[in-house]
Amino acid sequence: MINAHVAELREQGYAVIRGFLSPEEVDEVRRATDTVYDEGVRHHATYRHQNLLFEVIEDPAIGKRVMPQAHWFSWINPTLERQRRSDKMFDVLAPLLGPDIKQISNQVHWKNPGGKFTYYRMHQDVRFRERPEMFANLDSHHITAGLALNRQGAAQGALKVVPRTHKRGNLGLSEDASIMVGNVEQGEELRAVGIDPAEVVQLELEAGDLVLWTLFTVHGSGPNMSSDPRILLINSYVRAEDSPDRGEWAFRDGRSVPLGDAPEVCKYEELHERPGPFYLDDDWTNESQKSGTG
Ligand SMILES: O=C(O)CCC(=O)C(=O)O
Ligand SMILES: [Fe+2]
Repeated sequence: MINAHVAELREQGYAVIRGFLSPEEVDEVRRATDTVYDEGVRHHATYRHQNLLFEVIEDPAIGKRVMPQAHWFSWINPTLERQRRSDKMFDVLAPLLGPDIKQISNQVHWKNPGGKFTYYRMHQDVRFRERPEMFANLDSHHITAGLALNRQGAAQGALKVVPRTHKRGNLGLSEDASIMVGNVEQGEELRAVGIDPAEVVQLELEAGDLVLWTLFTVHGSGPNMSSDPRILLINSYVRAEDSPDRGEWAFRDGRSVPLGDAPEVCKYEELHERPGPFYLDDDWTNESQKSGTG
């Protein structure tokens, strides 16, 4: 029972662990992400300092400044820094990745009610490993864990997955499109790679549920059409031996490892050349360009 997610992930390419966090634990994490949101959205535009990123845009549909994503807030928030390397997380990851685990992404995705840019095209996260040659075993020892911080289903734009696509290699979905755009019909694009749109599974998650997926699992999410926010905390992990030069330690020899004095390159390849802090004033909402996750 305890390791049912291992078989499920291997067979289906995704797994949902219900009640991963208790309601009290969810509250604590949710309050921490609220703090990050409040701090991030005070910036007038997208802000980067080393791996910390606040993506700040003006959402034309709701007429206000919003923050659809923040990255590596563990550098500024102790609760979230502990959460990324919690004992519970280790228990989930160790049967999949072993005792030595690094972390590549640390993100929250917020979908504001009525927001225009709350749609993630169907894709495989392997496209966001900008330098795939830095990693080994991309198809096996890389896991992303998404923690629902509020109840989220179809109306809120919760995650959608296509079972068993993790065994199909790189399908090139959404490769030359932007990932995050207004609502787009992708039926044709899916059919072209042999996916029947009817195979898409809409996940329904309660606060505290954890969903796992791989770098090759086809997934995406629809717009938030509800009056609630939709909040997903995403951490991605890799077996340490498969990532000698990328990522922050999360667990070493089974022990939880806090962030060190200096950041490691995770997904921001210019970390050392351009650590910041700086603002990115070129607003991708103009071209619907969007850098992704996983
Ligand atoms: O927030 C979402 O719904 C999309 C998440 C996603 O695709 C990812 O984190 O890889
Ligand atoms: Fe993704």
